[in-house]
Amino acid sequence: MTLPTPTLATMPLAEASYWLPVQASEFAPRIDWVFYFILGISVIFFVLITVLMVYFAVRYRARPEEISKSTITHNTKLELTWSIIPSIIVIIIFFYGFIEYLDAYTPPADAYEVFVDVEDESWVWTFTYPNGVQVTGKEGVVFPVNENIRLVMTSQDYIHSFFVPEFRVKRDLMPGRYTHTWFKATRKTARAEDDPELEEDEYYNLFCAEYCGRNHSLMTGEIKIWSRTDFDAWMAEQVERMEDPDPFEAGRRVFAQRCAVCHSTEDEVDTGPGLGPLFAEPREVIRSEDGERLTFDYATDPEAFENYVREAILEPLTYTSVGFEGEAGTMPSFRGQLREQELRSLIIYMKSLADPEQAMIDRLTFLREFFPERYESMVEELREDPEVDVDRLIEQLPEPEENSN
Ligand code: HEC
Ligand SMILES: [Cu+2]
Repeated sequence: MTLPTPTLATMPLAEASYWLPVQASEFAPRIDWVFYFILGISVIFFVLITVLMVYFAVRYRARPEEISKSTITHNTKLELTWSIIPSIIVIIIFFYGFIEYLDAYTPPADAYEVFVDVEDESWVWTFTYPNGVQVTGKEGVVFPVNENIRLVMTSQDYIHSFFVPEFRVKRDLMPGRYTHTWFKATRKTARAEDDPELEEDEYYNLFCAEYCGRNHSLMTGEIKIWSRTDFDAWMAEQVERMEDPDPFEAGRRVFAQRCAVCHSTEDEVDTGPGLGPLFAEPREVIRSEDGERLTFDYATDPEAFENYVREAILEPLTYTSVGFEGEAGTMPSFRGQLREQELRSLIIYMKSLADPEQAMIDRLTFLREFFPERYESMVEELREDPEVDVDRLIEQLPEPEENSN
């Protein structure tokens, strides 16, 4: 049900107003109208009551020459007026608020459904699309403009609250049950790809509006609203990323997208150290906690080394590479930005940089076992590369394991 709302209130605000941010969803103007309506009534009564109070205090102040008379005990007309008028106003406020509330919490049947979850103690928003694609809030979540989006939300640990001010949407996530909310975004956010002036995509902020513990303030996300075409292209990319079963390829792609701006895959120093020989030689680092110098060596303690690399990616401030003391803090934390699987792929890929030949052997072994067709096409491809002696590589592959079950 839609109630008539004054035209002024339904006019989209071009930009953010003094009180509220940009209206970026279909019901934002209506929610704002309720807000301004209640604000207006409050202001009128505040002024009326204050002015009358001051006026009466002055007008009827006690004067020495006057003797006080008995107070008036009853005035039916006046009492009815001050009961009925406010009641009507309160009923109108309730009515508008209730109708808008129902609208905001009743998703349309044709909505595109996305699942929102916060994993145990992760303080990371995870969005799962109907096709299984998963994206975290920090990576940037994309929705198509002018389409109904319904969110089915739950949490594994505490109560959180999904809050996008521009959409005027706020709804709690609770462990052990699903809550729903929906929106229809009406304003696109600009893409860096389309606009050379932008360094990164524009987005609406996603906040957690429920104090939920240690990392509550870090629980943010980026909501991007794109045209259907751009959304589809983005989704196709995500599907490809999800379906790529080859960890070398997946790792190479993540590296190119997220790390290559600062790290070379060889031994050259860029903003950060060259990561080509990362696994091939001992790494000297300074532990920030106590300034101690430590050396990690994959050859002698692979487990400690892998954990060091993991830490270097997720919490770059924990260690600083010797020679890069001035650059501590330059590398952003990738916590919540990379999924476990991507992190794994990255490590497998970076390992392969240290010994490309061994990496090729590992990769062929992997493909031969799990993706025979891809193995064949890879061998074909390599045959065309004059620098690779494929037969010698194939000779070095381990004997295929007998599948006994
Ligand atoms: C904005 C630039 C930047 C980006 C992006 C970046 N790094 Fe770094 N990285 C650095 C700098 C600077 C250092 C050296 C200072 C330090 O150790 O904190 C470093 C250090 C490292 C180290 C420790 C190297 C050593 O010598 O032991 C690893 C491992 C690493 N980065 C991996 C990555 C990976 C993987 C990614 C992508 C997911 C990445 N970095 C993205 C700048 C960056
Ligand atoms: Cu939270």
